Amino acid sequence: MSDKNNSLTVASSIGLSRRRFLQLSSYLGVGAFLATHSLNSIAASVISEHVGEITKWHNCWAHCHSSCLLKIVTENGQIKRIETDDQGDDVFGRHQVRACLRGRSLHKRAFSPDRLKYPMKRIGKRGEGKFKRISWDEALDEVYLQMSKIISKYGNQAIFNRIGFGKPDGPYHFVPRFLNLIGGFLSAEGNYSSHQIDTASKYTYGESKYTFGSAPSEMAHSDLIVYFGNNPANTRMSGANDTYHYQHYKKQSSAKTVIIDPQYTDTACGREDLWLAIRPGSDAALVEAIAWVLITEKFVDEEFLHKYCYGYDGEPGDSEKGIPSLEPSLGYKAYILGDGPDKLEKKPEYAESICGIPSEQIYQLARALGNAKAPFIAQGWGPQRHAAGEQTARAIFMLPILLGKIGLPGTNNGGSDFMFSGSDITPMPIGKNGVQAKVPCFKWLEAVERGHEMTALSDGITGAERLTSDVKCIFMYQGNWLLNQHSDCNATAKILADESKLEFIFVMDNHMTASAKFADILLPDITWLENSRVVRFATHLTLTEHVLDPMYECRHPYQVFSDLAERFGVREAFCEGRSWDEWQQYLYEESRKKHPEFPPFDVLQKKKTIRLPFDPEAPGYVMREFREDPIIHALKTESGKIQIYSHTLAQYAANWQLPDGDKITPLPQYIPTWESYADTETREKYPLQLIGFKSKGRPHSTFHNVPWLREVIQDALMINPLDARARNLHQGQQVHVYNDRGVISVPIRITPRIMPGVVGLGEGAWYSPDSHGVDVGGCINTLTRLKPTALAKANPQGTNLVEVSPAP
Ligand SMILES: Nc1nc2c(c(=O)[nH]1)N[C@H]1C(S)=C(S)[C@@H](COP(=O)(O)OP(=O)(O)OC[C@H]3O[C@@H](n4cnc5c(=O)[nH]c(N)nc54)[C@H](O)[C@@H]3O)O[C@H]1N2
Ligand SMILES: Nc1nc2c(c(=O)[nH]1)N[C@H]1C(S)=C(S)[C@@H](COP(=O)(O)OP(=O)(O)OC[C@H]3O[C@@H](n4cnc5c(=O)[nH]c(N)nc54)[C@H](O)[C@@H]3O)O[C@H]1N2
Ligand SMILES: [Mo]
Repeated sequence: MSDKNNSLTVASSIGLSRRRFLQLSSYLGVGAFLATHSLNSIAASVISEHVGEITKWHNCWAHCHSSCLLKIVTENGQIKRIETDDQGDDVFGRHQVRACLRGRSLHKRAFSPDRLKYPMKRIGKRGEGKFKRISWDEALDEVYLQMSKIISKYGNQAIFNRIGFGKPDGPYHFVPRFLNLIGGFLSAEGNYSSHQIDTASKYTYGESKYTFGSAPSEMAHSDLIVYFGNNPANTRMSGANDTYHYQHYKKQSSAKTVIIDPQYTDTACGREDLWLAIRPGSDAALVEAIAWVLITEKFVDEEFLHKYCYGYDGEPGDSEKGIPSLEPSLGYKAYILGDGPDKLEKKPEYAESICGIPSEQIYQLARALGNAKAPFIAQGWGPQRHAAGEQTARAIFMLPILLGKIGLPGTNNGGSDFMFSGSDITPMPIGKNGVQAKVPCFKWLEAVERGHEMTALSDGITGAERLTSDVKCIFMYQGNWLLNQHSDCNATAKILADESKLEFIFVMDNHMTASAKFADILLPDITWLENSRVVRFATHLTLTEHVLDPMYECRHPYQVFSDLAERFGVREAFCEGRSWDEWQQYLYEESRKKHPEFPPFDVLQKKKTIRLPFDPEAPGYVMREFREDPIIHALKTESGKIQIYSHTLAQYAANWQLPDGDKITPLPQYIPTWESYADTETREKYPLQLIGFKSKGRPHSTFHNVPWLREVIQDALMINPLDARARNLHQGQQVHVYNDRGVISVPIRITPRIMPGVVGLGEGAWYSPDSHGVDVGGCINTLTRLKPTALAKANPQGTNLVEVSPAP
């Protein structure tokens, strides 16, 4: 395929017409772009040369985990355009790793006018965005001074750090490494991505690793694929990633596909057999109704449920092994059939009014599942990023469990079907954290306000009974979670602005983001094109070298942290005598010990990018060993079996100090929550459910400041024609979307691809309140809520009620 056609395929996969692509490609030419940017020498090591052009391999480090290959074409020291993988014959298994438009616009990110150019110190009120330029020495001295003060006054626990998802974090462990050398820091339990499902996996399958289920290759052996809120066409796009695998393997099988999602996603997009539009936050009710049909129509695998699971029915227990008994009336079967404490039969007619899916379709889906030989049931992480998200994830796990279709070819455990979820390069060792306590990821802001009150029982603190101090310092590297990606931006901004609470905020980023504006010391990092590292992703291994020399006064973060370590007297321990490049080589050699298929470093150095052996037929179904022998390969649950009823959760429900309305249940049951469809009181004022989703136009907030991407993937609120008509709205109209927490201004896209009663918006747009407090940037988190979920204490950012009206 010629590169132009190749690019067009990618362009069209992100919704770009041929005409628009060609227009944009012409912008890509030397003209306009080069006029604005001069100098920036191009580093050495060249892969090819054509009449004045120099081409070098690089890759995209966007947080979709694809690490697509890029060919950076330069001429006269200027980046002329970015192409992508065009090697080999592009046969599946040896396929090209072609980048989407995000990767191909890396230079637009590097040359953005928002670029941080030199170290800065805040001068105005915190959050006002007023800074003065200072030298690197002044900046690092100030960081040293402020952090030393905080450590001596409050202890290391007052420093909160987590690395954001600017780029995959493995090799960037120098941040916790540095902090650990100076005594440690308060770290986060879980993350914004999957904390609810990780918690659900732990209590169901014993370990959070079971969040990840079978590989997409198993779909080739499946006869029914059911996706709950899973949209790899957006979240795992690009040439090497799951969306490609999903489509490839689906083609090989005769499996029917059912997509359950409030929006008609690009993963469906005519390739599905059935789209079930579900009300956000109600998947657990749907599952219960399916379970009712499976049980009453005798589709459940009773033998599997008794041999491999605990809590379907009554359990005799085993006092020797310390496994308690269970009354049949407390089991899952009784709960579903209406013989449990709530005496409610979970019939499809009951679920229909909750989830909005007609009961006939629920019967049909249940029977299709019951008759499937190898159902492949998977969930993305949209369904769990809700007010009772742990319950939703646990509920979805119940389907393969009831059917006994786990640990067999073509099946999945109900987890995510991500094939590639990380790098295999050994990360830089981080040493030991002197602070044992951890705060649930989403509750760091609460720890700023009332850390000293937070305990294990009331707030999910782990590693210690309680926190000993409030958080006084935020140390944020490559993140925008301080504001933009957290919830309720208006309320969060107020807390951040209070200098009596937070005494010091450190931010190191590439751009002046919403979070960066709240920094006390703001440091300018180099971008990916100015950086180098070894990357392993999926089918390839790359030694990415820098293409641009560091721009402006930006410095390599390893140098910055080494210089900071020097001030604390720990440079030696931090560097161990290695430069950044030497660390890359060292870590690569460490990785080779585990991966003999990796070639020696000098080979990688010469070739730059190497395709790794990848067997497209290799079996990839999860929990195979447990299925083969559940005694030898017992799970790490209370009973060693799949835990349907959890005594631990029953204890938490009894002992934890839960806020009013929060509920933890030992069985995976549907729980109506605040700001869901069940919250009829709030719905009177704010009748629409608002969900966010991963936009093709950005990984989170990164790349938001790339105009090409904003043009191609417009940030518009998806609204159903019925809801638009009821409000007299017309296509493209600018609207206000609001609730008690805030107002955003965005255009609308009227489309039947979102169900009635629900509106959808890509997350990650930049929070920008105007003088009236209206967020004209259109950040969804202006509307999301700070209340965490009951069990994991995680981010419920999909649970929101709003109203929409024309912008005045
Ligand atoms: N409403 C809502 N909110 C959400 C979500 C949602 O679905 N809905 N999703 C959540 C999820 S899953 C996640 S993972 C979080 C993500 O939230 P974050 O982890 O904060 O990720 P980003 O918003 O991409 O911010 C990354 C920052 O790193 C910077 N950066 C990129 N590369 C570099 C670099 O090389 N050096 C430095 N110093 N900085 C760099 C970017 O400029 C950007 O400002 O958001 C969460 N927030
Ligand atoms: N393009 C792009 N790719 C990304 C990212 C990105 O920002 N941009 N971020 C990366 C990161 S950090 C992560 S964590 C992953 C996460 O990826 P996910 O969390 O899986 O992605 P989302 O788009 O938030 O949600 C997936 C789907 O869930 C649907 N959904 C929302 N609520 C519900 C519900 O209650 N029930 C059901 N059935 N469906 C629901 C949404 O409509 C959406 O189609 O993606 C990664 N990939
Ligand atoms: Mo994430």
